[in-house]
Amino acid sequence: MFKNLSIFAVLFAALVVAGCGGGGDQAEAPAPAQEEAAADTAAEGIVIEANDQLQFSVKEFTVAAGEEVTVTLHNVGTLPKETFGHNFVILTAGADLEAFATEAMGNSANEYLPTDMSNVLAHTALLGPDEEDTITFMAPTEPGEYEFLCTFPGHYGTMRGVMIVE
Ligand SMILES: [Cu+2]
Repeated sequence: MFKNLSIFAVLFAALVVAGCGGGGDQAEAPAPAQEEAAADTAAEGIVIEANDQLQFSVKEFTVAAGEEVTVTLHNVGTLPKETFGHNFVILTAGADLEAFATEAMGNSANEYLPTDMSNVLAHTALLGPDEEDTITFMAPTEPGEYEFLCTFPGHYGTMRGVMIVE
């Protein structure tokens, strides 16, 4: 009688363990939803915020050579466009950023873009508080570093960064 009880206990324990194992497999189900979220993020492109503290929220980003690039600049500052506007201007390889900025800041009539645009790969409009602009352009086919800046007078010292093409 005592011996039979022991066998029953062992069988019962085995059943409980098997039951728990089966339940554990179901926890891995939601994986496909995560892949979808990653694809959506890539489709939105690069989002950069510009603020009253003379900062871009993104100072470096990487794209593939020859691919279509989408950049959205959002001015999250509160200061007026006339005295504290922001833009995003990306330059061609090897362009002299300081010389470009010096020439651009003198051209207020053209939203601080120079007359000679040969060194400009792409640019947004000059933005006031809570304005945003989205631009789409083709990344150069030549791998390297391409500098970007805000050309509003006095901003390029801190409002600058690099797009890496690889
Ligand atoms: Cu600026």
